[in-house]
Amino acid sequence: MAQASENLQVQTGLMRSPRVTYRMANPQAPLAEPGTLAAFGFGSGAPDCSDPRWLQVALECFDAPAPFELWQVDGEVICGRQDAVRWSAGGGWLFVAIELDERDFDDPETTARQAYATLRQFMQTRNERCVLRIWNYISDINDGEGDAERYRQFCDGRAAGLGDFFTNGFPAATAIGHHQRRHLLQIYLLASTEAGLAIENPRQVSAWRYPRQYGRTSPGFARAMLMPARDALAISGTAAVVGHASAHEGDLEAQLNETLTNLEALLATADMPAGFDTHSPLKAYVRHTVDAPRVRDILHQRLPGVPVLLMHGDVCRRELLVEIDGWRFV
Ligand code: 3EB
Repeated sequence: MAQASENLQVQTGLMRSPRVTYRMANPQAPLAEPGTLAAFGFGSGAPDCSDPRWLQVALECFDAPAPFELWQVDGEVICGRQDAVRWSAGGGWLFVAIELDERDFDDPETTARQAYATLRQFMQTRNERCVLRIWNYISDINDGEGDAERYRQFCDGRAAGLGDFFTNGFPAATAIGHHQRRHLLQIYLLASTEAGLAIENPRQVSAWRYPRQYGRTSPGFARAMLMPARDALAISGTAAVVGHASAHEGDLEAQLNETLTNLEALLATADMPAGFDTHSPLKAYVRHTVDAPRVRDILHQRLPGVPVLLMHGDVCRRELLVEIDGWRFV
């Protein structure tokens, strides 16, 4: 495994992807190791830490005790803060996070516009300009009707703040509703000096081509992103969407099965080995707390040995009960 990825590095001359793992115990020890780009705690019980590489993700984890997530790269890591932005960089990789309080702005759209404009400005100061993967966590994501829905306002603001930043292609992304700190918009990203390869799902209409019924502004994201060295696939939030329509309304198990079919389609399209393994950290975002045990059971059965964090999160379409994202490493 190590041998294979070293060979790959030599062949392509590109840096190895960050290792993404879930760990128990204390994030302090890994944060002290060289090469730690970022570490994430989940929910209100996550420890507080002033290190710019530490992010307390606003999603509660149904697993107790909740693990934390670690990103590790080859090379020395430096980090810093700049107003609402905190960042770290090393080995050609960049982690950036921004947290805004919606009460400082007029509405969710303005908040998202400000967040993305700030991220864009920050990226212009860096060599790691290729944004490969973005996570967005928004409170009360499905509140509001029609085009006034908070998620749709977020999509409008995101596009306005980005301007032409992603004209060469969208990164992979996740956008999920959190239930933790009411007015918090939390966004973090992984960027690199080298471009990745965006992957679309042949079973799904590309999100940026969604028809008008889903909002004024189509969500700008790719279904997955193959990392520069082709040694890992970053998978966007994936749900029971077929074509552009939500499938299996009201049927949790059928939605989960459709989601797994979509994940397999992405692996196949990216020429990745089929299936997930012990080195494929995934997250399942579950809308209703009562559904968590069933999601856990089904995923234990369907993805044996795969590390899946079960998170309490709302998918951006109300009828969707579950969504999965994560990583496939070769
Ligand atoms: C979907 O397939 C589900 O707005 O960035 C998934 C991943 C979804 C990312 C985003 C939205 C986003 O359309 C929703």
